[in-house]
Amino acid sequence: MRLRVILTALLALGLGTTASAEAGTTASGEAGTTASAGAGTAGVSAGGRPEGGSVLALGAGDFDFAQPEVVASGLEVPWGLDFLPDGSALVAQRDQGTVLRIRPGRPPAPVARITGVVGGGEGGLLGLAVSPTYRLDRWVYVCFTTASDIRIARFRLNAPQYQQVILSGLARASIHNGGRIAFGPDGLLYVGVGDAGVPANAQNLASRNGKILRIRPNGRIPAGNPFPGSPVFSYGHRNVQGLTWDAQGRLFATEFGQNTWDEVNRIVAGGNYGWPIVEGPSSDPRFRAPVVVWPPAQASPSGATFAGGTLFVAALRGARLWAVPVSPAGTVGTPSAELVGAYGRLRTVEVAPDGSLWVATSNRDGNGTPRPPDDRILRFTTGERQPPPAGRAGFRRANPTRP
Ligand SMILES: [Ca+2]
Repeated sequence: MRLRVILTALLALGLGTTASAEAGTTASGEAGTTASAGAGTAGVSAGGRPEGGSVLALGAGDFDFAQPEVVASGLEVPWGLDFLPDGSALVAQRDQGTVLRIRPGRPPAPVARITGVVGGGEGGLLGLAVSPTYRLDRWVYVCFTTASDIRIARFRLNAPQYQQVILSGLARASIHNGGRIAFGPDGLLYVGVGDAGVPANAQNLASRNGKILRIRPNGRIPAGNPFPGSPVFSYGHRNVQGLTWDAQGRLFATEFGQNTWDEVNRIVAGGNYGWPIVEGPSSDPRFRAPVVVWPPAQASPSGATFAGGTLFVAALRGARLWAVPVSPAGTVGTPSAELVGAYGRLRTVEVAPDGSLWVATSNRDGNGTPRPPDDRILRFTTGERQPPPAGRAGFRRANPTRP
């Protein structure tokens, strides 16, 4: 931990990427071939070394990336992943529309098939979130595409055939559906919704596409939302597939760029993040600039999670796990890359209740090169015995704000 803090301090020097070596590649969204390791953008301390074993590998959130435990294999495009209070995981399989329960050392167990899932392209069964008050209400939430829209439904494991739709009617498309859902420290459900291939949706506050939405667990609109009567929390987004909060309760979101810049944004209520007027950095005062940018070949970022002061981002086309130091004051340091090319496309990263880091591959999503036993879910621990961190999301927090 001390090592990580020191490294974080050394790395906290501002934006990491400056070059645009990959500009001009046609990397639209999730697609694209897997990038080779160490693509060589100035300012990014990416790749170029064997995964794991280095000082930095243990520095990034203290996880030992040289020691993976395969907790599930033979899956088909695992997407949403969250944990039950007993430490087992629920995983959504995108194309099959099924939810599996994963316990290390046991085969994955099917627990639900979601009604109405129609996949194709980047659609299917996407995000999954366990209620933050699960012990009281037992709800599991899923986000998916149907033949006609994007929906969120909730169900209980003891009656999985009963699925209550709490949000529907969002435009779907073969690309840019977003689909990540996550409960915030405020107990409300946040939803990353893509522009559905219609960029103008993102600046249109009457559209729920190209947005991060915030709704109550029953689907209703919270009284405190920035635009009264609207589920819109922030706008000007292209395709958000990662949502996570740091220990201070700040929301960070990942976003696929079109050709030039993928983004990590620090999300504030009512903020306009620029798409499609700007992609990546901008000094336009109308828009909030990203805190991290990457060329799509190095990222194409989907899932994200905080472990301590490190924001981990699962990269699809970049085939790596980005580790972004974020100080308690919110200063974003230089990202470093883990697992570069080691497991192919990475879709999802989450912290388990025991503090371990779970990473899901996405090599069978139509854009990858599957190798047996893909797709896999990998688990990484610190390698040293530490007491489990406090808090449901597994990160250490000085002032718990989340049950
Ligand atoms: Ca932006």
